[in-house]
Amino acid sequence: MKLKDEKITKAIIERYAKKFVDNLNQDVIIAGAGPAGLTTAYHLAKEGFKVSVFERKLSIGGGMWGGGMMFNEIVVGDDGKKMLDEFGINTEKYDDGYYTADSVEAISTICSKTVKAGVKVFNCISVEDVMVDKNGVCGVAINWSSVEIANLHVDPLSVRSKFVVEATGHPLEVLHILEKKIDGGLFTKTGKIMGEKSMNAEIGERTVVENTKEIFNNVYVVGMAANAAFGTNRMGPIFGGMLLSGKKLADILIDKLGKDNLDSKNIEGMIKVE
Ligand code: 48H
Repeated sequence: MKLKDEKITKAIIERYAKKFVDNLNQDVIIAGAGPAGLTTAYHLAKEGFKVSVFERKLSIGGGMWGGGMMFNEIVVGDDGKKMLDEFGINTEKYDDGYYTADSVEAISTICSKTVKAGVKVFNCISVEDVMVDKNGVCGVAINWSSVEIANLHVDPLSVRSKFVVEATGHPLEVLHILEKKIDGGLFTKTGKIMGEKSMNAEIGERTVVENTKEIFNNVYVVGMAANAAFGTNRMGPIFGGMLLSGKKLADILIDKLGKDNLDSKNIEGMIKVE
């Protein structure tokens, strides 16, 4: 059979356009495809919710590929091991309460299971702003990462969702946008981003789960971003907390999506909507 080059082009553009158009109105949009965002997406999609993940980079998986300092092994505790078991990832006991896993096996499996669960992953796209209405955040503004990197003056497109998840890890990109554009209204002690504290695995692993919660109307923070937002410690290359944080957020959102989610807090004056 003779292959027609233009048919290949047409197939790619039509299929991508359909995928994009079919996913303009989501239950949940997740900014950042690291282990925390992907775990949230996976558990939501398994329950049948419409979820998109936007990832700036070409490949998804965030910071898990490199283990610790590029030694491609990760460590998890007892609860983290259960999360890896659920994904079918092999672990090896190192000592009581310490398990290791090959980081490449771990994150490639999470990526694969997430996509196969029905999550729409859009790589090479950055979240550059949020979309707002009188109830709070109601979606994101996105652009090609290449536009962002080349600093081209090109306006974004927008995608609507009931909830937006800040899963961009250490840089907290969505929250920095929100902090700039609303007047001191984040749900932290100071109303502002509190900033990540130095390394302490014990504290960091505990607080990353505690800090997984709503941080502005319809915006939830997960993974490393949660500790950076609420001012607690980083934890180094122990990844159980990322997965537990993702699972906790999925449970919160599953509960919310089952209810009327218009019970937003009073945010009058923080957001300017004509
Ligand atoms: C689209 C974006 C944008 C944007 C960034 O860094 P991640 O792996 O984040 P987590 O929270 O899933 O996992 C954190 C973990 O990898 C880690 O760094 C740990 C445990 N550190 C401990 C320590 O002590 O250092 O993934 C975030 C993803 C990345 O892939 C970014 O490219 C992406 O988000 N991203 N995607 N739009 N504006 N900003």
